[in-house]
Amino acid sequence: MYREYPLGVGFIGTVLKEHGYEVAIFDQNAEGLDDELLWQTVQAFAPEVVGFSVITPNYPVARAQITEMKRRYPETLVLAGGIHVNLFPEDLLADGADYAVLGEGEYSTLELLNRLAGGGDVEGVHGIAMIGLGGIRKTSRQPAALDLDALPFVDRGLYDLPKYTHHSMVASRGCPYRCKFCCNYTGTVLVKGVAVRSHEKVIQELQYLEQDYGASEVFFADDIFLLKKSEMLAFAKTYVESGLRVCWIGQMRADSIDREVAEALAAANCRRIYFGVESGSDEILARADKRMTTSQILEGVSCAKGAGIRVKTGWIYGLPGSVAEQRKSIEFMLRMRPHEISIHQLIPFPGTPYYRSPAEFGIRIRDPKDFESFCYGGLGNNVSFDYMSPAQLIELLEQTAEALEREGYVSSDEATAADPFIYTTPLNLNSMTVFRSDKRGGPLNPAMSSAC
Ligand code: B12
Ligand code: SF4
Repeated sequence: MYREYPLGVGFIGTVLKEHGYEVAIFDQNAEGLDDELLWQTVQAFAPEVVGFSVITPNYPVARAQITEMKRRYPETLVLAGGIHVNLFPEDLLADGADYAVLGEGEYSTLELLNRLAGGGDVEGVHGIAMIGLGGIRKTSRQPAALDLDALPFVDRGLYDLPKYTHHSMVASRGCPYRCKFCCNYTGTVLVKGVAVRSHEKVIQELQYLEQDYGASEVFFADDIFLLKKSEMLAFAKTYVESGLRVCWIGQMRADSIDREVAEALAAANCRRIYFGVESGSDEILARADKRMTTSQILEGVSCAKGAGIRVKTGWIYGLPGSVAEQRKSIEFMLRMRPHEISIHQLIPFPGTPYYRSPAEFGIRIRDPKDFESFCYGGLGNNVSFDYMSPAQLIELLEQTAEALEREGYVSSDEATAADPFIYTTPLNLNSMTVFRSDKRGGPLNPAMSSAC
């Protein structure tokens, strides 16, 4: 139901455009699965440089496209960036990328292109990896996070806006927590720390979106919107004084909200909040290092709901813990009754302790480089859990769906944004299917298809 434009490539495109480069963005999440449109776009635009933005779930697609790009256009320079590239730069270089860009890409990319255009040495460019005579060579990373206030606003003219459900922006980059299931931006893209923008700049960008683009809704793609209670209160005050009308959506931790904050955010036109709840078991939450208890979560959610804010919640089935503990999520959902429930199955993504040392958590990964199995949510073949079989997971998902439907929740297969109570699980058609192999004509993961 929601579709957002990709901000990372937007930032890079904006900086390049400001420095005289001609830029186009192709977003396959919005354009659909048919690669033909990609090749037509490349043919028509005839770029000298192509950059791929890669996170683990889209790596199998990116890998194939990079190889094909080099086959069709051997002279075109290929760059790769994004969180997956920071974890496995050597793989992207082996796939055919000329340079892997590490860290925040705005100025590394600009500097790299300027130097290449001028025939200069790329050694002094921060955060790039390339194949040299003796194997992979990396230059030194940017020493600190970028000053986000000094960056230009993303040029929304780079996107095909009608393809997206709302606008998006960031107020911060990074996160100080260390939940074990999360591939944290801090430590992968950012070497360390969290970068936060000033309220004034955030308000100015909202004004720009409202006035220049007629935005009525903006999604903040931050890991945690503004991080602290004091920051949120100050932002809400500035927002109210600004006379803005645009509504917005934020992703937050439930323990960062109390009644005062929730009411201030509601007065500042916060329409929806996404909370990562993950589980209804305190034991599972503690083991995952979530640093929040179920009672804190319940309190935060009820403050947001009480202030009239629509609440979307994310849950993970399959975090380390017994099936009996996992089942506690059903009762917790019904008690909490958030407007939207989005259930995912645990995927031990690279960049997390579950990927680095799975055995410690009862997780088995047969081939850590079989990323297809990480992307399409199949369990049992490559990734399995000692504490929960695929059949048990599916049974739990079905029991959850039944319980939620009994209580008036509508499945995402049928729901519209107007439905008050919506849920989705990995068994729903619209969940994680963007790049599913069944849609590409190949077989579904057998572990899922035989059991479904
Ligand atoms: C917003 C968001 C979404 C939105 C995406 C909207 C969109 N179209 O972009 C939605 C909700 C749809 C989404 C979905 C999913 N997401 Co998501 N998402 C995020 C989030 C919170 C912010 C992304 C963002 O805008 N960052 C800000 C920009 C500025 O940073 P950036 O994209 O990294 O770009 C910078 C650099 O990486 C680099 N760079 C990036 N691309 C390129 C390309 C080139 C050529 C160069 C040179 C440089 C470069 O330069 C950029 C500017 O500095 C991130 C966490 C995070 N903090 O990044 C998770 C995150 C990317 N998501 C993640 C996951 C797992 C998913 C899902 C699989 C969830 C699920 N189970 O369904 C799906 C997959 C969707 C798909 N099919 O691709 C993981 C990925 C983990 C991994 N190892 O790859 C992350 C990291 C969350 C986490 N901490 O675990 N997501
Ligand atoms: S799940 Fe959220 S709070 Fe936890 S480390 Fe990731 S971004 Fe931070």
